[in-house]
Amino acid sequence: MAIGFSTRAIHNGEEPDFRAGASGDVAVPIHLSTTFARLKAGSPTAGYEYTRSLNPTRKALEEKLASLDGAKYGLAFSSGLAAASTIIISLLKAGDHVIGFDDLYGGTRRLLSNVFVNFNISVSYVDATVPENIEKAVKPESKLIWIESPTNPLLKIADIRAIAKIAKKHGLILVVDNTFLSPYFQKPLDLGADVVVYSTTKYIGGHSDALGGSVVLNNEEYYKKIAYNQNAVGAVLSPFDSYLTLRGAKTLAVRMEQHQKNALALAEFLQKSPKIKRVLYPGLKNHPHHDIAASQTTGFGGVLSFELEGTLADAENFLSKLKLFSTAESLGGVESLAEIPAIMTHASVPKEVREKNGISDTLIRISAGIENTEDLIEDFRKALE
Ligand code: P1T
Repeated sequence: MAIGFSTRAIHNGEEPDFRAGASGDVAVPIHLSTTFARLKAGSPTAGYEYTRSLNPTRKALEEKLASLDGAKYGLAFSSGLAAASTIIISLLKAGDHVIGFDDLYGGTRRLLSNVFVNFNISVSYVDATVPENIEKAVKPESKLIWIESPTNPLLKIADIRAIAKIAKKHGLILVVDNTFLSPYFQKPLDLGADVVVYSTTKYIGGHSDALGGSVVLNNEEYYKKIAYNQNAVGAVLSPFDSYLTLRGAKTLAVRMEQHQKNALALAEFLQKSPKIKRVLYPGLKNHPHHDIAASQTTGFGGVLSFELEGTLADAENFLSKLKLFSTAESLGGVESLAEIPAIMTHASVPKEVREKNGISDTLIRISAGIENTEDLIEDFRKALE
């Protein structure tokens, strides 16, 4: 029988070491050493040479992360954007074209549109909720498709299986940023994705205390290229942050269940309020892509967005009234957060693009933490009054 998700989250990568001289730690130690001594110059000790190339704490995390997605390979980076950059550097070259979802984390869009464009990598953004839009955007120089599902911050859903078929048909690499659902709720490799990327800063780390990113995949050729550049470029996760991420990942399943419970309760509560224009949460039956989401995930996650009636000032005022939700960027930690994408996480997206896509000034994004549900609802009830 296959080992369950939480069992893997707790044990994989952290099997106690019983070899002579080892201490049998049940939690992998933080190996801070940047270099590893050898008895003989030509023989690295247990494969370790230098921490940028490989570190025992990071290796434990990489094994755990691969196991959570049921992947062959896992790699850990210093941030989600470092992971994204290393994928692009490894799999693309000047002249290549990327097709991106028109709703992506603002930093990912900035990376593609403002950084890699300088290296002659072009990008077209399409509404990937309609898979045919991706097919229509394919050019002879297209090489890669980059999607999130659900997207940040509009919680749009892409039919990953359908897009994987299009990718295969045209020989394109499908990258899925699975940060919002984590491998607990969605496993894009099983749906046909080639490469899965995470900001482990979010749910996998889970405690808003360790920045990090990861890549998991089964394709050996892509793995070798990305692993080569993990060392060659050097945006690796530190031993301490690897430890924190290992620690966080162990409780991913129980946290995700409570995040989801709180997000659904808030979404249902907000839907009833006349002060709210619209609520975006794929777990709501009236979400336009609820059925597709349900067909490819085992849950809908802990992030929701909603649009308030009024102005930016009203949205700012509303956030200042919340007591349990810190007004802050990021998501996926145990504590609840709220933010205004237009002036925070997506401020780097040009205003006309934001407006065209539906990121209005009164759109508020919530990362539901794992506090008691009733307390979060009560906080919202008071703030809305
Ligand atoms: O922040 P970093 O670890 O570099 O990860 C970037 C990133 C990548 N992908 C998604 C879907 C993300 O949401 C992020 C980071 N997002 C935020 C900081 C935010 O508040 O949306």
